[in-house]
Amino acid sequence: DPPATAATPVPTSLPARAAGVLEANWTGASTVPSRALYPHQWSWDSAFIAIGLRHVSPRRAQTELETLLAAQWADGRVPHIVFNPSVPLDAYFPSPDFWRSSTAGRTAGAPRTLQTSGIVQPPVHALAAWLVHRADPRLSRARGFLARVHPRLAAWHRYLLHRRDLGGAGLVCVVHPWEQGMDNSPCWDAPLARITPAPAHSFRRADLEHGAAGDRPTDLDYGRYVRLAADYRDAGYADGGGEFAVEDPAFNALLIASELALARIAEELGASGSARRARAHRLTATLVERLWDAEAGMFLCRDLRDEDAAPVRGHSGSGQDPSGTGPAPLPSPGHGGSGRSRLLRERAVSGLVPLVLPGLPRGIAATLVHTLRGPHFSVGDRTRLVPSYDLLGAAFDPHRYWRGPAWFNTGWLLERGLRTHGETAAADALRRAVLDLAGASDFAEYVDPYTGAPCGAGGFSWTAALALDLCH
Ligand code: 9WN
Repeated sequence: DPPATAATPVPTSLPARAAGVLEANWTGASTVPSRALYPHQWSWDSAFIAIGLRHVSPRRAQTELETLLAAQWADGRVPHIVFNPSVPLDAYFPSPDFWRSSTAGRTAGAPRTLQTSGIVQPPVHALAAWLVHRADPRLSRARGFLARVHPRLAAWHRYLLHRRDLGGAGLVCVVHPWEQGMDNSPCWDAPLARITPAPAHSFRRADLEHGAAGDRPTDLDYGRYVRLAADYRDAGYADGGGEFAVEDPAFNALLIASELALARIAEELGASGSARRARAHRLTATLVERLWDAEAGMFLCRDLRDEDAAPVRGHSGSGQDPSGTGPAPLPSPGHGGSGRSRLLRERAVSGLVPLVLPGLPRGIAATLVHTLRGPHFSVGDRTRLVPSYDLLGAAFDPHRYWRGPAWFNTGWLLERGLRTHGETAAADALRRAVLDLAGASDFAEYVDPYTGAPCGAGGFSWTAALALDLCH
C-alpha cells in the first residue's frame, strides 16, 4: 500500500456531502453510478464505490461487491452491467432485451434469473475487496467476507487470464470499447474505423435524454458499439473471434494490482500468496515488454486486429530498454508476441495508470511521472486535473467524455501511483485538486480539465466515493 496520505485540511462538509450522494444512489443492495443516466449496477463503478463506501458503512461496501459478484457467469466473467429489474427497459440502452444474457449467454454460463450484459469492465474488484476488508477487519471476518468473495475473484481473474489472452503473450484483451471503461477514447478510433456501424434506425440511445450530446460519444460511435456487442452476443459470448481486440495498459495494470490484492486476501485466509505475487511480477514485465513506448514516455494500447501490421513469428522481444530511458523502435509491430499487432500512437490517460503498480521498474515509473507533468497531460496552473487524453492530440476535446475531460477515478489511481512511488508532493497536489473539483462540481461525472466546469451526470457515485476515500 502507498504510505498514508499527508494531513492536508479537508472542508468538513465534503465527506458529508459525498456520503449523501452515495446514500441517494443506493438501491438497497448496490449503488447506481447516476440515478438518471446509469440506473443499474456497473462493474468497475461498484469497485470504486465500495472503496469510498467503506468509510461510511463497511457493511454496505461489502454488500456492493457481493451483489455484483452474485451476477458472475459460470465461465468466471463478471458482467459490466447487472440490470435492476424494477427499472423500465427504455431507461438505459442497451437494455436486457439487447444483451439477452440468460439465453444468448447460456453456453458461457450466464445466470438464469438475473439479467446482465455480456461484456466486462476493468478488474478493480479484488483491490476493492481488500481495501473494504481493511476498513473493518472484525466485521469482515465475522461475516466471512473474504472467504466468500475469494473464489469468485479467483475465477474472475482466471477467466481474464485464460479466455482473454487473445494475443498469446499473457496480457488480457478487451473486445469492446465499453469493456475498457473509457468508451470513446481516441485510442479506439483506428480499430473502430474497421467496424461497420449498425444502422442508426436499429437502436435508440437513451443517454441523450439525460446528457448533452456534446458531452457524449457520437451516433457513429454508438453504431459501432452496437455492432460489436451484437456480434459478440450472436456468437454466444464466446471469446476469440471478434473484430475488435486490444491490449490496454490500464485494464492490465488494474488486473495486476488486483492480483497483488488477491495475494493478500489469500494470506489473510491462511493460504499462500506467493504464486499470485510471482504472476503479478511476470505480468508487469510483460506489460512493459508489450505496451511500453519509450518515445512516448508512457504505455500505449496494442491493436491485435490490424491487418496492415507486419506478422511476427514467435516471441521476438522488443529490444527496448526496460529502464525506460533508451530509444524505442517506431512503429513496433508485433513485438513481444505472435501474429499481427501494432501499438496505437494515441496518448491517453490509460497509459499512465500503470503507475499504480509498485513493481514497475524505477526508470519507467520516473518517466511516467515526467510525462504526467509534461505538456501532453499538464500545462502547470492552466490545467486543473489530469485529462483523459493528450492535451496536444488532434482529437482532444475538453468536453466530450473520454476524449479530453478529466475523470475522478483516473485522478484517484494516479494519486495512489504517485504516492506508491514516493512522489509525495505531487500526490498531495493531485489529492487537493481531486477534492477541490469534486466538491466544486457537485461530484460531476467528469470536468473540463482547463476550467473544471462540470460535464456529464451530476451526483456521480464514483466521484463522491473516491473523494471520500481521499478525505481519509
Ligand atoms: C457504458 C457507468 C459507466 C462507466 C464507464 C463510462 C460509462 C457506459 C455508457 O458509464 O459507460 O458502459 O453508457 O456510456 O464510460 O466507464 O463505467 O458509470
